[in-house]
Amino acid sequence: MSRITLSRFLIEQQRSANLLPAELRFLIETVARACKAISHAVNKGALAGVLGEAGTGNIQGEAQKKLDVIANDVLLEANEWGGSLAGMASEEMDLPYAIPGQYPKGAYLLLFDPLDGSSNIDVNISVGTIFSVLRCPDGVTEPTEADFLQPGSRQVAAGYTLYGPQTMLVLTVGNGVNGFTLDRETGSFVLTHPGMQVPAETREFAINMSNQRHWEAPVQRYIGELLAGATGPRGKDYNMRCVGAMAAEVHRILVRGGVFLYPKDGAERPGKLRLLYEANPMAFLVEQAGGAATDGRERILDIVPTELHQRVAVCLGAREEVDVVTRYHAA
Ligand code: AHM
Ligand code: MG
Repeated sequence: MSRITLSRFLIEQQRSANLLPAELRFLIETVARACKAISHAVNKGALAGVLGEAGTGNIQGEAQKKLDVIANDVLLEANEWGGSLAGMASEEMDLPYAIPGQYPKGAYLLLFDPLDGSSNIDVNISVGTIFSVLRCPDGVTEPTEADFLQPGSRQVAAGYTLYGPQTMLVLTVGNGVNGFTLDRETGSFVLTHPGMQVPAETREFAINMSNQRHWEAPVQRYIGELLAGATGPRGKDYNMRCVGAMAAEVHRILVRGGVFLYPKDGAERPGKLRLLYEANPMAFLVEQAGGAATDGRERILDIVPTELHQRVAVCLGAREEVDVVTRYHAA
């Protein structure tokens, strides 16, 4: 059987499901092409002098790595001229990026975390790119921050590219979740993981345990019960895995199940992850694969953003586990 490349998959989606306007298909292909370039830079590492700090900081006060800056530039340059976007927003930029005046504008907004898990770069552990696509509000050609503040339920596409032992692009256009592996010999993303599903049950969780003292009571209770194992209230032993890159945590969950939490750091401080660049696209993917995603209290995709760089608590993955966490918050 001939291989289904990302291009062919998108064209077939466009024909059959009528989900994919040509402009959106072009946009997704452009993001995929940018991710190939990022993948090459990540792979070369020290050979290309791309490891280490950039010497700059982002809006969140986080030190930027060289590859954070490179990945951001690659995504901007690839996407600014094609005519499908009205604007872009990035975790690494204070303000939305306006499409330069010499290029035509399109109907969509692209939001991204150019290099997720950047503390993994210098130690040769997986990192990723996460992206989300919204429709630009009707009649708006010069989008401002307010135009990006749409709930995640309005996303028309979302995905991530994981730069791990293989480079994989995992995508939803609201019609299930499909995974594509980069074939370096042909330069194509090839459909290798059709119809990815999150099993309802699991015995595996991911959380940064070093923050335990900051967690609120419902999360303390939930993780305590998992750690209690087979003789505890959950009646089974749980394994723990934590990579430190959300793209890798979500990928593991889409492939073999599990639950991932990045809870609030105490009652006053939101979680670390960003709603628009990380939580929303991942929640869309996980729901499309049959899983669930909440901030402990409400469905992530229902949250109406108030700020571009808003942070949010995240609990996503196996429906059964997310339901327990959400129930404990309501108790
Ligand atoms: P980044 O986008 O700046 O790399 O930060 C997000 C990452 C997530 O991928 C990951 O889940 C989390 O930060 C890990 O943070 P911590 O080291 O606090 O556990
Ligand atoms: Mg990130």
